[in-house]
Amino acid sequence: MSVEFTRWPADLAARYREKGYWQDLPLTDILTRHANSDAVAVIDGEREITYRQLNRAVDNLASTLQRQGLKQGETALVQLGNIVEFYMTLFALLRIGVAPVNALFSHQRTELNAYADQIEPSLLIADRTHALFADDSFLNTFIENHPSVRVVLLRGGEGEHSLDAALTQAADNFTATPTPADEVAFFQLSGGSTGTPKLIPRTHNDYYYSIRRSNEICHFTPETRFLCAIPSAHNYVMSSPGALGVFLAEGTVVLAADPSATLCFPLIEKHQVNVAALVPPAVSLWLQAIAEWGDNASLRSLKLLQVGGARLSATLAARIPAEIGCQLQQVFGMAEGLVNYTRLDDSLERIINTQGRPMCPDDEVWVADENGEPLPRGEVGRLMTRGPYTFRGYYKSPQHNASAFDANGFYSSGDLISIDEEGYITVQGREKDQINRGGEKIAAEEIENLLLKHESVVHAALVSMEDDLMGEKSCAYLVVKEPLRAVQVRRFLREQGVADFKLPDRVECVDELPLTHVGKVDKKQLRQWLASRALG
Ligand code: J2J
Repeated sequence: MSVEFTRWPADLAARYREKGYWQDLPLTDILTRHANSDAVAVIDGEREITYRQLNRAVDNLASTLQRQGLKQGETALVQLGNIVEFYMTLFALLRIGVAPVNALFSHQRTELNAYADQIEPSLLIADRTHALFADDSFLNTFIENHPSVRVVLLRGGEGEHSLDAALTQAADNFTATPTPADEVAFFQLSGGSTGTPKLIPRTHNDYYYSIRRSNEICHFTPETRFLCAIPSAHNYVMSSPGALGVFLAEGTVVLAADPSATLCFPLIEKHQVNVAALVPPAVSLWLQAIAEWGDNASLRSLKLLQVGGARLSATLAARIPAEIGCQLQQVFGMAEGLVNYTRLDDSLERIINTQGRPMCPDDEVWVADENGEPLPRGEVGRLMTRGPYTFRGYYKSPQHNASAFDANGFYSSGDLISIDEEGYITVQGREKDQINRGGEKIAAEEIENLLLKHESVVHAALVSMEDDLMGEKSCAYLVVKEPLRAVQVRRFLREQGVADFKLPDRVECVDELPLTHVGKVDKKQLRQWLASRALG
């Protein structure tokens, strides 16, 4: 049994194997190759876990799950934060061929239900410290609504439901049963632009390649000490090169619950961190902290700062080498696949002003006009791509896939870019109906649908507004029967059970929404209203 997904056409698959991108190894190889190493793999608070210990915990959990009847081809919904158990669980599931969706810790009822509806998981792994799982009320409803769930493990849970016990119970007679390398290993989360959050099937072959190649570009080695302060489930810190890159290189991951300077600076100093991955707003906060504290001494060990997930302004970029005292690398990636990096030996000018170039020689990237025709080099248009680690279709979404891909299998990411003579990309804007709130993506339609459930709301449109710190924040334009205040709207959405970062930062009640000539809500006009108000 295996998870269904859209495969690469045979000629491309053959090419990717021939070129050595696909090596037909399971992702579990990243860990088992270091199973006897006493190097520290993860630092999580006071805990320092070696590769040997990590590997043992993974075997223990995999063995327990296997005994409970979980089999290759099944799926799991996992929600764990930035803790070592996240990686233990990931590898354990990969080892028995169960494909997880790793929900973000900020996700709530709506998101978890939406993912579970799509994958019909056999297994749920969650955390008692998450408000949703503090008691059993949501859990019971969730199980009732998702009869496919046979096994539940909770961090901080008790008895047969204890994840902690499953990680320490000695494995006996365990045989790994990962899915074949060209099948689905797990699902990534799409930033999305549609009503229901979409899932991205990732195979062992494609994901392993993206990690291996990222390590080459970013020079990850056993000496790498990487700060992971972005949600561990996010594709960026999983694979660009992220924690999995660190594990492949036999380096050390230092976990942080959030990217605040008060938390991260002492961790960097204490554990001599030399690489960190951030989103642009966190960079601003770090620079602010350095200015306030009067020096950057605690960051002395830091050699490389990766910044990605959202647009980094050239002004902010230029301050990184000057004020943090380390090298900057811009990362423009997506959970769907394609990742672009500025290279470590690029000129400072390039590193500051571009979002890098594709990591693989066989990444095919071009720029399309509104009709899907290629534009001349340098012009701004839609990013189109396919390659050895770019997916070929969202999970069970034929309708959406029909518009997200062209006839030749090129994925349209919804980004507006230009490509220069040397192949370097600059992100110029976005076409997809999404708000990028400091790297956290909000699908406008998802929130609009929830807003429309409010009895007073007749029409709703969520649009981005510029923000100095976050880059973008969200504003909900509402046509209402009764006046609504922002706090009421946010409370209503929170009651619907949606991640906090998706709550509108601002709410505007209007008599009507402007329409385009084809009768769709004119969001461009709304954004202009916002911009002119900000000025006034
Ligand atoms: C502008 N926009 C960017 C950048 C992503 C590495 C790094 C990031 C992600 C990620 C990732 C940007 N400048 N440097 O998966 O492996 C916006 C684009 C893109 C979308 C993807 C990785 N870096 N973006 O952010 O799936 O709009 O992945 O299409 O969350 O973020 O979002 P996501």
